[in-house]
Amino acid sequence: MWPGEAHSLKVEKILFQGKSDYQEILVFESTVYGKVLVLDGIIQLTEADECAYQEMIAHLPLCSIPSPKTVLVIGGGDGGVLREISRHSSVETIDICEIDKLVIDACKQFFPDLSVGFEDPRVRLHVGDAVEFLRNASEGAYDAIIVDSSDPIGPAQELVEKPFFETIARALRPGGVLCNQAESMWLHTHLIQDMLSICHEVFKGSVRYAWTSVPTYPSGVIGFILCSKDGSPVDFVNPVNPIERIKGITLKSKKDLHFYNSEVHKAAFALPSFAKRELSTL
Ligand code: AAT
Repeated sequence: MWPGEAHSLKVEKILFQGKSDYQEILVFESTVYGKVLVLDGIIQLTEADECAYQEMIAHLPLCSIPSPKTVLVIGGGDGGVLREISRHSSVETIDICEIDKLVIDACKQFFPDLSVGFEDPRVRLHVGDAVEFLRNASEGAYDAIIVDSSDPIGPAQELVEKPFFETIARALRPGGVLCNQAESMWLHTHLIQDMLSICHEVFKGSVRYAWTSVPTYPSGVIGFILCSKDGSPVDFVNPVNPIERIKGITLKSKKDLHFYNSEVHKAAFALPSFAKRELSTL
């Protein structure tokens, strides 16, 4: 996905290498970013900067609606997004659909600060393909759906296609919101444009692009598409459910927020001029 460029991290020690039915999994200790999870050669997270991604992908949607109760996570087998959702005391159930049990097992062994998210009693784990899971989900079941999926090659290919977004829209209640991993504005403008135009067609409510800085992702940034269902516009920029007012449930070994706050939330929607022009379906 990134011809002509490479980003290197020094490997101190390889901790785990395995092959599942879906992908190759590697965990290594790096020199400066702590432990690193790699799937099919692509960095999924490092201990040093995972906070910027997990906190943003969880709190951008959950702080944009009052009292979210039912949440679905797609992908996210490391547990980091669950850890962040668990800060929200209004939430009653957290379904997670991850395709690869080996990712979950490896993260439980090597990334306890992320997999702690699975210890929340509100979590219900479904190991399987998200496409299938959403096809069978009840209509209007969720207040928020968070798609924390890998890049659209391999098992996540179908997760950027229109039929998948249609099943998401069906599974959201009126007023519910989607937050979808949406790649780098420096590298994947066309993919983002395609995803935005599908989202406009399917959701017909509010559709916005936000971004954050993650040093170990290609180009150092990653974005998110936020959507609400038709007839239920959501002001994504100004959080109605600010994190500073939430009294969270304390999970064992859960740390304070490291990246996200309401000011960062608002700033995430400010786009550089080139991105404003190119993502013109906004
Ligand atoms: N929390 C940050 C890490 C990820 S992991 C993405 C997860 O999505 C992986 O565990 C992968 O197994 C899972 N996944 C991929 N396809 C599917 C599918 N069809 N159904 C369910 N789960 C799936 C994301 C990092 C983003 C990196 C961007 N470059």
